[in-house]
Amino acid sequence: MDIKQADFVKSAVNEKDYPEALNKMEFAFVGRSNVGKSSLINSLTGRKKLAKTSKTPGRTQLVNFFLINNEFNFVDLPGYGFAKVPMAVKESWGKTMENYLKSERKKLVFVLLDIRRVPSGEDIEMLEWLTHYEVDYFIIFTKCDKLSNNEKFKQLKEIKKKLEFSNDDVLFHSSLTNAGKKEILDFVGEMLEGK
Ligand SMILES: Nc1nc2c(ncn2[C@@H]2O[C@H](COP(=O)(O)OP(=O)(O)OP(=O)(O)O)[C@@H](O)[C@H]2O)c(=O)[nH]1
Ligand SMILES: [Mg+2]
Repeated sequence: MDIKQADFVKSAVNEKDYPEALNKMEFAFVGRSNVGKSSLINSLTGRKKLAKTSKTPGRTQLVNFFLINNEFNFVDLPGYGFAKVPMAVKESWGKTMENYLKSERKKLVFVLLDIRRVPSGEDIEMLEWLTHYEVDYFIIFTKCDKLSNNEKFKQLKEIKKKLEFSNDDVLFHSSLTNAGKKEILDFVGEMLEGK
């Protein structure tokens, strides 16, 4: 599928402030701080500055809604696992993220994992949490430009010691080269068609 239109709608902390759902499907992006959630939204929409990105973890602190093709939403969420913030702030970002994930909106969650890292305890907890609450999710490995094919192959073996998956059931992406963008957009298209 092609993205022809992408507009920022609003930011919110609590569900009462989310935009009206109107039965729209939503694709939400979760993962560690700095894993590349906001960059992925920019890559998919072809808009470099739609979602705010930063070298410093903790850039996205609210739930940000983007309306795509006037048809569905992308939702950018705060990250988890960033050590250098006070506990109270961490809890508030966590709560903001959890509010969204627990909401009854018609959503599919993309869990982003940095291809260079073995998933952290928090990554595993996130996946278990989603399974427990029966939230549909799909894994996207980010920053694939940082590894050669050979390194990627080796790294996937390491990751599989922590996490069970088949390479055909996950997506790979680079916001630098846009590799994998088409596959993700086609996947989104299929989900919208209800396949
Ligand atoms: N090389 C490379 N760098 C990337 C890629 N994706 C993101 N980055 C860089 O990683 C940093 C973090 O990216 P963000 O998109 O802001 O990450 P985020 O997950 O939204 O982070 P928070 O909002 O803090 O949770 C930025 O410096 C990006 O330029 C990628 O695919 N390749
Ligand atoms: Mg972000």
